[in-house]
Amino acid sequence: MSKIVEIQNAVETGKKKLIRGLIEEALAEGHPAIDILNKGMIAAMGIVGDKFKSGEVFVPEMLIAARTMKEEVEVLRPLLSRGQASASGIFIIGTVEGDLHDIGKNLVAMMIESAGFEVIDLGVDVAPEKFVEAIMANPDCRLVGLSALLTTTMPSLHRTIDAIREAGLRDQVKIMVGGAPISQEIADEVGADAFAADAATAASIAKELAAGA
Ligand code: B1M
Repeated sequence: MSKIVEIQNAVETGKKKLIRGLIEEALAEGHPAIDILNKGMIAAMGIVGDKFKSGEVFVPEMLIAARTMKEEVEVLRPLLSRGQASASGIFIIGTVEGDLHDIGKNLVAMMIESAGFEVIDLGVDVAPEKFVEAIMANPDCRLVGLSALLTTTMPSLHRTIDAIREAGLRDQVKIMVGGAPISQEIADEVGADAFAADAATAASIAKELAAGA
């Protein structure tokens, strides 16, 4: 069994004690950190999601896998985010109201930070007015990121963008949206400026938006 598959299994089943060693062995074998993340850890979350959907596992198992991934991704952090200490600007990010999923949002924050942005992470279940307050408190902020993982929380994207518009701040910031159920079509529908399908793309789009801001 390849080390990547072993990492995938260990995340899926929450084997925290094993995983650190497996990551180190995979790195020593020459697997790039980004492959360990995408093909090992993120793929494991996809498998857990499919099993949840088919009724093979339940919320506690999803939670165990999520906690394992959250903790162990820290081992890869220094290898993934080589901070450039440049000043690309402020990026405010959060998971929208009603949604508690934060693994993807945290990865996006990490990659954006490594692209030279100062990241202000508002956390999960962030109400529209909290985004508005954060933008007002940071008048130099030009970029805002909204993450949503549930089809039921997609309307929160709309509400958040509306609240930013109603506060008179829409022209000040570019808004990027993302998360598993989001597509370019939905981004257009909710009035976002950009959509990114993954964390690496989010970082490069953030740089493009900042350059055009
Ligand atoms: Co939940 N959950 N969950 N869950 N969960 C999903 C999303 C689900 C698809 C599982 C399934 O049924 N197959 C399903 C949603 C179905 C739907 O809406 N159509 C679901 C459900 C139903 C639920 C509950 C309702 C379950 C329940 O209680 N009955 C509940 C809702 C709670 C709530 O939010 N109010 C719930 C709860 C949970 C846990 C708390 C147990 C846990 C989250 C823990 C945590 O995040 N701290 C959890 C988990 C772990 C998942 C799955 C298994 C994995 C999510 C994940 O972390 N993926 C998920 C199944 C799946 O996604 N296949 C599932 C890995 C992560 C790296 O990917 O988040 O997609 P992702 O992020 C990517 C991209 O999307 C993108 O970049 C990231 C990195 O590449 N991206 C952005 C994300 N945000 C971005 C922002 C950007 C740009 C790109 O710009 C700003």
